[in-house]
Amino acid sequence: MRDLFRVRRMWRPRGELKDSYDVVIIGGGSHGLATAYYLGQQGITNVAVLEQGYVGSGAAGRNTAILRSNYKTPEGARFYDASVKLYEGLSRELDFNLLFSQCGHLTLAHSDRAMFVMANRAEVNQLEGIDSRLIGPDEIKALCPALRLADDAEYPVMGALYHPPGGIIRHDAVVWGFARGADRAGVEIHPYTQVTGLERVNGRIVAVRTNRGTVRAGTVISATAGWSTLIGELAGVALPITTHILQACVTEPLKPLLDVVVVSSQMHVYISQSDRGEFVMGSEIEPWTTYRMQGTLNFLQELSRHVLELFPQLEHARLLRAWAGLCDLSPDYSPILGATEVGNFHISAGWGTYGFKAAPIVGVTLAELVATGRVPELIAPFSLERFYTDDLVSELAAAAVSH
Ligand code: PYC
Repeated sequence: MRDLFRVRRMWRPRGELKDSYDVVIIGGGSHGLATAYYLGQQGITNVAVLEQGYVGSGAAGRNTAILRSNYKTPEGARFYDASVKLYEGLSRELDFNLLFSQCGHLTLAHSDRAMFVMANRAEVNQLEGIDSRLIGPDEIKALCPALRLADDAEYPVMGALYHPPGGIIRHDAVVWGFARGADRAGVEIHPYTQVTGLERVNGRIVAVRTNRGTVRAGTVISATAGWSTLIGELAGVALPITTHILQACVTEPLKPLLDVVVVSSQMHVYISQSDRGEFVMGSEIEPWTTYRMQGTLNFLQELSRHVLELFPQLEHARLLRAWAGLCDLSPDYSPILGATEVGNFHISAGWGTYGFKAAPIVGVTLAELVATGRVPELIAPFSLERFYTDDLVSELAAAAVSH
C-alpha cells in the first residue's frame, strides 16, 4: 500500500536542503515551477524551488484562469502570444491534461471611445499575427446568446474585441504539471520553506537563508508576485511595485449557458463558466495597497450588480466562495523580467493581473537567460532598467478590467 502511494505522488516529498544549488528559485507558483521545468529542459537540474506555503498557494491558486494575448502594445501582444502558443501544446508536453478550453474571449465596448480603443488593439494584434478583431452586436449575440444586449441597458453593448484563441485553463493543473515535470528532471521542490535573508558579497548573492537552513546559490530567481518587493529588498534591489488585492468569486454549478469569456472593462467585470458549470467572476484590483488577502462585501455587491445587468438569468445563482489574491503592480502595467543590478539575482515581477497568462513563456525565457547569459529578445522590453531610461511599455487599459 505504501509503495502504491509512493508511485502515485506527483512529485517527490521534500528532502533536506542541500548545501549548494546552481539555481535557487524563490516561489513555487506557476512562474517559479515553469522556470524550474524549462531549466530542466536546458539540462540545468541542480535547482531548488523554495515555496513559503504549499505548491501553488500564492497567485497561481487565486486567479480566474483566463488566457489571452490581445494586448495593447506590440511588445505585450508578442510576448503573451508566445505564451498562449506554449499553453496550446502544454498538456501534451507535460503529459498531463490542463483542460485548456480555447472558447474565445470577448471584451465588450459600451462607448465610442471604447470602440476606438478596441479597434486600435485589434490592429496591433493583427500586425503581430494574433487572431483578434472588432465585431458588432449581431456577431456577439451569435457567440453569446445569453448576454443581455438590450438598447435600454445602462451600459449598451456597441461592439466587442473578439479574440478566438483566448480561453480558460485549469490553473492548479498548470502548477502540478510543471511541478511534476521539473521533479522528473531532478529539480528539488521545497514547500514550507521561507526565505529569511539573502547574503550578498561583492554585488552578488552568495547564499539564501531560509527557516530550514542556509544554502549557497549560483543564481537566484525571485518569482514571488505580491511578495516581490520584500524579496527584492532582501537582495538590495528596489522594485517600483505596489501590492494590491484582486478579488474573485464563483457560483454553484449551473447548466451550460456561457461558452466564451466575457469581459467589460467599463463595468469592471469578467466572467466565464467552468467545465464544472460554475460561473467564475472577478472585478478590478482594489486601489489600496496591502498584503492582507481579505475580501470585501462591497466587491460582492458591485460585481453581482454588474453581472446581473449582463446575465439576468443568474439572479438566483448562489455564490459558493470568494477569494482575494495579491497582485504586484508596476508603473506601466507591464512585467519586470530578467536581470537586476545584482549580477546573479533575476526577477519575474510586476504582473498586475497578467501573471498566470505568462507562466510558460516566463519559464522558457528565464531558463534561456540563465543557461546562456543572454537576454531573450521577447523579454528585452521588460527590463527593470526601463524605469531609469524612460522606455515604458504601457499596458494601461488593456486589462480585463481597468487596473
Ligand atoms: O487581464 O485577462 C485579464 C484578467 C483576467 C482576470 C484579471 N485580469
